[in-house]
Amino acid sequence: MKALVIGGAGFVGGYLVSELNTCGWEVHGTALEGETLAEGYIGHTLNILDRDSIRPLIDEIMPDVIFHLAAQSSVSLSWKKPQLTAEINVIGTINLLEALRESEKQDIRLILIGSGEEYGFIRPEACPLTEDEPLHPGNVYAATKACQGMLGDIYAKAYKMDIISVRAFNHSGPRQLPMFVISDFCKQIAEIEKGERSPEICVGNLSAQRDFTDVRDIVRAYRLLAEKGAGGKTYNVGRGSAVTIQYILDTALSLAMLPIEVKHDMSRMRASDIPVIEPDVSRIYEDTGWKAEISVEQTIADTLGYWRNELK
Ligand code: A2R
Repeated sequence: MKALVIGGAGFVGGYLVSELNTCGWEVHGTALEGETLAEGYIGHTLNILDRDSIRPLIDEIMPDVIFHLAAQSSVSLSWKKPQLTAEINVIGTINLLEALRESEKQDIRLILIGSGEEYGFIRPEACPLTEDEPLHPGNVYAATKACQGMLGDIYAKAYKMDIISVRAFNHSGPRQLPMFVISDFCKQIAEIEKGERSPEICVGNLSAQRDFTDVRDIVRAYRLLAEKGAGGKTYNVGRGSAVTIQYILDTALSLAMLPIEVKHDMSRMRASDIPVIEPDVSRIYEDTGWKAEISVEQTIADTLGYWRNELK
């Protein structure tokens, strides 16, 4: 099988290439000018806003599957730069869909990577959330990802294209940027252990419950969806079992090499934090046999190990 990973230089792209290589795939990846792709990719430069350059690349590579990871993926940046977020996540996706529609190879499967954020302001009793739950996005990023999924549906129906949309819930692991909670806590602990900061960890809302999956499980789900998923469908990808942020904190602190105090930082509290977000993941299990295998505790231990090594 031959894959083209658009946006391959990001956090998930670095893991997806290993997963696909291990399973014998030929993997092409695109990066923006100046970005570096992980080992294992056959590299190409592409900005999805340059719409005329997408189709020639697809026609040159003739992939069996395209994984669309390219995005402005930060919720907080989406508030500060809504136009840029919409341009990359919505117009960029349209550029890709149009290029694919016109490409010479007509049987390419497209995997659009969306987000659990699309469900937005949910009622706690709606959990676990099935893919049929109405979407009420609560931020600009989430709205653009919901739009991406809708565009995928429209193109799949109107042009009989083979498109799968994914709603991926929180994922984490080594190398993730520290704006995400597991990576943030682990980085702070590693800095404290190294004596770079006082023994106090800054935290936000600890009572929220979120569904965490290891990025290595997530990319295995993406591969299995490419191989066995049903075209035209949307799939939740997550563990299906939420834990509190307090539990993440306690687990991370239990691995620390010295006692650390917890300091509540108001700037880390979100005004409209939703109490519980947990997906129903039976659809992906039924269609592909996938379920998360790596424990949250393992993800935290590996991420802490990564930061200890980075700060050496
Ligand atoms: O923003 P940068 O410089 O980190 O580059 C990102 C890249 N990207 C683009 N690629 C092509 N054309 C563009 N106009 C463009 N703008 C940004 O897409 C980055 O290298 C990649 C996305 O990777 P991350 O931001 O690290 O996201 P991650 O965690 O790998 O998530 C993959 C997908 C995204 O669609 C998320 O929204 C979703 O999973 O959760």
